[in-house]
Amino acid sequence: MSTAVLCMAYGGPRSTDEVEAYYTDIRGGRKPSPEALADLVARYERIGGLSPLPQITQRQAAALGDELGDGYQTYVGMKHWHPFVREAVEQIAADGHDRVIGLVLAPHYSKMSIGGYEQRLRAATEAIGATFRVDMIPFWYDNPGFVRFAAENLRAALGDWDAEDTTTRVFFSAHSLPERILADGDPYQDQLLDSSGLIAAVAGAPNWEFAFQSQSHTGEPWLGPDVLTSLAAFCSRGGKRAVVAPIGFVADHLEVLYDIDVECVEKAAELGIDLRRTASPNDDPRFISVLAGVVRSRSGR
Ligand code: FEC
Repeated sequence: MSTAVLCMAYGGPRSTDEVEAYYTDIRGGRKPSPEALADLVARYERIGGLSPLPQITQRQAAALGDELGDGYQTYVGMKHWHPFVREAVEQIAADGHDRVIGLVLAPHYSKMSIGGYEQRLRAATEAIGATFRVDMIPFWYDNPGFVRFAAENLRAALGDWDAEDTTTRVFFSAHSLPERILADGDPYQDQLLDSSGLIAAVAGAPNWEFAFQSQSHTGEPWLGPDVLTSLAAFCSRGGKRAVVAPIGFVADHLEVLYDIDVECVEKAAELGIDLRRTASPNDDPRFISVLAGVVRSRSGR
């Protein structure tokens, strides 16, 4: 029996020419305004031209394949750009696998995040009449190996700072989503709070809070508080040192390299507080081994 592991991530443009079409895909087929497009291009320029996300996803999938070894083959399928999830599904079918494990490279479930990847995977499978079995991993934030890994990362970022000192605080963060998800009973916010508590407990970091980041301006309310507002409130209470731990992301990309490393860093400088960020897991061998454990527990071998 041969198992395909489909590693799914957001995707990103491979050249500046592709930014508009990529942004249109994110917006469900509606073209962005020239101002919104220029703003996105400027953010990419600020982080060095383009996002490293597509290459990092490829490296994560390749390393996971090596770690899993015989009987597994890894593939990459992206939500918003090539190789799209459907392109990966076609390749998996052509390669003759009889089972697909769907792994989203984001630890927490929302209908709008992991649910969206699953929907793409199942729709593509149905569209080509593939007969392989699909086993989706619905979330994996509570995998004990991941909690330990994220806690180690947090300890490393805290470094010489005393985590017990109330003027030092950890801000766990994740991508915001429209508030309306709560009305549907979406578990996203609860999972993020649970995840933060688990990691903080293992890291021995009692002073923490959770904040959202990366809201889009879509004309409807998004989940808050925003991390920039939370940093300002901490400063006004006498806070001096902050660690941002973006636990909803597992790679360096725009939402980390711009929203934290530019926006939060500028905000911290304005507020006069010291700010550090936890390192992104990327293809750190300890993280790849966590992912292998997540896949093996779903695959049953
Ligand atoms: O580095 C890169 O090029 C890609 C960075 C990137 C990641 C990412 C992750 C998530 N998003 C999620 C939801 C939404 C919703 C909208 C939305 C909009 C954008 C825009 C850009 C973008 N997202 Fe994203 N997201 C990334 C990039 N995202 C660019 C559009 C411009 C902007 O607002 O900045 C709103 C769509 C709409 O307008 O209708 C909703 C979620 C995640 C985390 C899970 C995952 O990684 O898949 C949820 C990385």
